[in-house]
Amino acid sequence: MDHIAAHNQSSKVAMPPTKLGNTTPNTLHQRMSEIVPNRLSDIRIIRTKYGKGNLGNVTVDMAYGGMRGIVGLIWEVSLLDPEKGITLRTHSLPELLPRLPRGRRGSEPMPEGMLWLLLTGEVPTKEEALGLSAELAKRGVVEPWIEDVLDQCPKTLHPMTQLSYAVNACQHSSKFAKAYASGVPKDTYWQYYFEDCLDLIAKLPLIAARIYRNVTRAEGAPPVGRGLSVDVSLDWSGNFARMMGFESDEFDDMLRLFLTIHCDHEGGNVSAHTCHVVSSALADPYLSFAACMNGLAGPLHGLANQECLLFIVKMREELGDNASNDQVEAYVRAIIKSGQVIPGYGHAVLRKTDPRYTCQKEWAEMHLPDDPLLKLVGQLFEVVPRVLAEGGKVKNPWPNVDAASGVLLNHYGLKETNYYTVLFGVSRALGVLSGTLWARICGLPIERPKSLTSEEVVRLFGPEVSPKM
Ligand code: CMX
Repeated sequence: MDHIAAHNQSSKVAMPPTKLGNTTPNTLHQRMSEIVPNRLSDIRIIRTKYGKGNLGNVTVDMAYGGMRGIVGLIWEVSLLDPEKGITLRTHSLPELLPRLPRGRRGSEPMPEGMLWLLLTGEVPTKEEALGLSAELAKRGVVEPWIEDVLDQCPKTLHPMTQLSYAVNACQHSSKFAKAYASGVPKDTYWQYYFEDCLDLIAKLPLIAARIYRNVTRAEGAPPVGRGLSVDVSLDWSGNFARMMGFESDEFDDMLRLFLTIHCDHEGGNVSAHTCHVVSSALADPYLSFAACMNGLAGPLHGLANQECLLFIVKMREELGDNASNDQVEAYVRAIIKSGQVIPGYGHAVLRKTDPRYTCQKEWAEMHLPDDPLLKLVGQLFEVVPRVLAEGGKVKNPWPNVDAASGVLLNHYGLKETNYYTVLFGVSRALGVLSGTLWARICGLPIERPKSLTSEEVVRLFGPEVSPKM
């Protein structure tokens, strides 16, 4: 198979130089500037040698079936294995988490380390991650009129809609859009795109925290107004937690873990692919990421974390705290019979338990072993895969990333389920903006797959099997 050969051979092309005896920590931009030319040269070699390699056949069913199994994208920063789960720049999650640097406080990895890894392919030193943290804190300002716009949103406007709205508004300060309009050379696009990506990632905690404050404020209370700002002595996640109003070290650590592990899941999922396709028209990172958030807000994708906790809470209300597995099973069967999905279970690519579920479940077992909702998460794990596997219709009966996250958030007092996808979105910025930035670095063209009508399918494969059209 050509593509496997290409994969094996690609490990032999020159990779970015490793850092030797460097005492001054790199900034992310310095390191990117060193890596980019080498990587572009690698890609030129890969395309010259393997450009004609065949990545597989496309059937009519695949075209009707959500393009499952069609390989048609390059996404440099992560790869999903159906059995093993996500690898981020070739590192599996269980292997990577202990290696990512910790900050000045807390015991979980700083998401800044993950961002550095996704962009450069290298696990940063603690100093590099802290430097990036400080840089993000400096960039974490939002134009006051955007804060006012958010303050004017009705409390009832879904937090994901508010997020998308605010990110679109931030496009006002896009450096890439201005540079493009001024006619800068194509090979410098990525530099402006990089600036926008870092600015946007830096602004997200402030935007998202303001949304949280506004949707959770007491009835009749005024919106946040002025007064939320980033503390340069805190890390990205710590700032986010503090601005939302959470003060405990354990919450901070839980949030660091959440923001680190939700960052990316290769390029074909709805949120990443949306960001990729919108950006391929050279829409700037703000417009691309706002579109990405609209996709994440769908219940079959990111909104499933909201749906999942609602499902568990409702089940607890109906079954109480001492439900048997038989009762849980009857409840699950009734939900499926009514035509609804079991949120937090199933996946379009994964075929085993999601390692992101496992790591959150392990964290919960260590930190909140007596939480009654955690007990139900465990019971669902014992019941749901067996029930979903019956009949062979569901291709993956195992839990995904959303099956345990809500229980963690709820335990620490973040009980507003309609906010959960915003947290997912803030984390996803790290992955989708990294992947999309690399698409711009590589100069990938505007995306334009070919579509067909059903009449055209019949014309291609008929007429002996043609239905009446
Ligand atoms: N509960 C009940 N039925 C399910 C199911 C679940 N958790 N997962 C899949 N199915 C059903 C599908 O609805 C589909 O039924 P129909 O043929 O009647 O339409 C059938 O099984 C086959 O689906 P599939 O090929 O196994 O799964 P898809 O690739 O089409 O869909 C996903 C994947 C995630 C949308 C689906 O498993 C699902 O709806 N899960 C619940 C929602 C969820 O947890 N989403 C979050 C996923 C993670 C993420 O992207 O963020």
